[in-house]
Amino acid sequence: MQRLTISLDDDLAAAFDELMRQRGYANRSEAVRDLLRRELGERDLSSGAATECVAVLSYVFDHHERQLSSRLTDMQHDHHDLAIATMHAHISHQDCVETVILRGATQAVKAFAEGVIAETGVRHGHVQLIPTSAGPAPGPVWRRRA
Ligand code: NI
Repeated sequence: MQRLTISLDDDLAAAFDELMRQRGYANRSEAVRDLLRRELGERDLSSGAATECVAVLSYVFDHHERQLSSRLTDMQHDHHDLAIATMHAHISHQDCVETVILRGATQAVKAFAEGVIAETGVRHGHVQLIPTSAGPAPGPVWRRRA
């Protein structure tokens, strides 16, 4: 463990404390650690250094829309190596929300998620990629226990 001392302008320090308060951080160290991990993870994902990842894909769809439900299920079966778990909830008479946990090569995970999000009838699609390879010491976020 290393201890870092940093200097911030008063305005930036106040904005940081406000951000911490809004997000419920108990202390500055944990807030800085999370900001750094996020930045490093995004760098590794965008540079291609993170070749492996896990991801959380979520979306809403109308289960009355012709063939959409079975098309989405087919996509997951076709990529059963990537789609390791799916949760489905019926949120209204016609709408469903699904969350799919993906794991695998970053490019393949990204392509799969983007394909699902682009399906006609899929709304509010979002994917969060979490690198599990590359990058310096902070370690994969998914190995941490709260
Ligand atoms: Ni449903």
